[in-house]
Amino acid sequence: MKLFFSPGACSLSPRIVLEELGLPYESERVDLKAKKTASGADYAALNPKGYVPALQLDSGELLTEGPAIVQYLADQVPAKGLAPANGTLARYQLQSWLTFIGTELHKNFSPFFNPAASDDWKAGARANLERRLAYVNEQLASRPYLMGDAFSVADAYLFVVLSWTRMLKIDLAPWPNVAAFLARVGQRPAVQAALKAEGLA
Ligand SMILES: N[C@@H](CCC(=O)N[C@@H](CS)C(=O)NCC(=O)O)C(=O)O
Repeated sequence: MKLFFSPGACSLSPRIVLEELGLPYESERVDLKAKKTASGADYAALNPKGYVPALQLDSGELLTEGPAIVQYLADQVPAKGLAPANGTLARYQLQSWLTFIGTELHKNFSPFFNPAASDDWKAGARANLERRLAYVNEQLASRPYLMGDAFSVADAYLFVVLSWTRMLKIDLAPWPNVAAFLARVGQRPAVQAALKAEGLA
C-alpha cells in the first residue's frame, strides 16, 4: 500500500491508523500546488481529485476520502478494534463521528489555509468551529475517546484537525477536554511515529 500525503494535512490521519495497526506501507509526498508527487509523477492524473489523502492498494486501485480510507484500513486488522464491526450500530456511530469531523470541523478550518478566503468567510467558519468544539468538549467530558474507552479511527482524524489549532494559534483553553484529548492522543507511540515520519515530531 502507498499513502499519498502532505505533511500535517488530513493525510496524517490514515498514517496514524497505519502506524496503530502496524501495517507495512510506503508513502509519497505530494506537492499540492504543483500536483506532482515527490518522484515527479503527475498527481492529478493519478488522483483526479487532486487532494490528499489517497491510498494506492497493492492491486493498483486507488481509494480516496479520509473517512473511507481509515475504515478500510481498520477492517484489514479487525482484532485491533480501531472500528466496530460493520453492520453494528456502533459502526454507524463511528461513521457519524467521521462525518461530523469531516464536514463540521475539517471544512471549517479550510478558509484559514486559503489565501483567497474573505474575512467574512473566516469569521463565519470560526464561529462554527467554536460551536462544534463546545459540542466535542461536552462529549469528551465523560470518556477519553470519541467512541468510549478505546481509541478508534475517528480519534486519529479528530487529533489531526485539532492539531491545526496550534498552527493557527486558536487557543483551546475554553474547551479543556478537547485540549486534554489532543495531548492524550499526541502521546500515543503510533501518533509519535506518524508525526516523525512527516518531519513533525
Ligand atoms: N474530502 C476529502 C478532503 C481532503 C482535503 O481537504 N485535503 C486537503 C488537505 S487536508 C488537500 O489536499 N487540499 C489541497 C487541494 O484541495 O488542492 C477527504 O476527506 O479526504
